[in-house]
Amino acid sequence: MQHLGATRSSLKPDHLLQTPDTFVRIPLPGASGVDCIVHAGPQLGANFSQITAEFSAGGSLGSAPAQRFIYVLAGELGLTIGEKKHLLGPAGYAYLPTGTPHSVTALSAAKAAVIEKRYHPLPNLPAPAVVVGHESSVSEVALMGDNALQVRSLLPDADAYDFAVNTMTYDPGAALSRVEIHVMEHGLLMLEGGGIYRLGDSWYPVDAGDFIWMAPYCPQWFGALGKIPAKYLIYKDWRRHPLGA
Ligand code: UGY
Ligand code: MN
Repeated sequence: MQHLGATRSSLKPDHLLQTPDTFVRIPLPGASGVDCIVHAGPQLGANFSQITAEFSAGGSLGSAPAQRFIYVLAGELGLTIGEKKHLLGPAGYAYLPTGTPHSVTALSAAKAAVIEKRYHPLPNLPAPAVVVGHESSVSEVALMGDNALQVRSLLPDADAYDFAVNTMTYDPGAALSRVEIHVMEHGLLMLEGGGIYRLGDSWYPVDAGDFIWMAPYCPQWFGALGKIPAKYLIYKDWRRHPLGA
């Protein structure tokens, strides 16, 4: 018996806090040598899917059912797009538009966040392009002028992209300057450090390794606690009119 049934995990209609003690690993079609933790999907009420893929050396992902974003958490992945080969190490990432022929194979035991979303096309827009990058080459922007809270936008800020994935790094003691309530939903993976997350009318202690889903309009606020910066990877749907235009 473990912890007598206690966990920090919590599921409410407008949010999920999923802590590592509650992760269940499942196989997904097409993937081999990969354990998948499915954090979010339509079953939860989310309009995207977010998975942590845990690769054995040589393990590979199956084809993507939609546009795909990969952020490497540990180890090394070989990404082949057509004839081009890329090596993605920790904090390396890639965005693959719908239908991009590619393969992802682990060169060592590895772990990656995989975010997939059906693309929302708009008339007269160029299709989004493949992006391969490393977080360290993306410049930091202070959120609303607060130097203690730095944001890196991993995808181009252009209408062709219908979602954003950012990292947010909080110095110890830094916090969002207000409670946010907004139309976008979020998938959030705590990468480093921890603090207190307000979700709806609840306040939760959160730590590296935790996942959070926030529904549209879920009230949200975070304050970083501890002696090291708190950092998370955060997805949001982006740049689309609520009526779908
Ligand atoms: O981009 C965002 O909406 C971000 N500031 N939200 C969050 O950190 N919960
Ligand atoms: Mn937000």
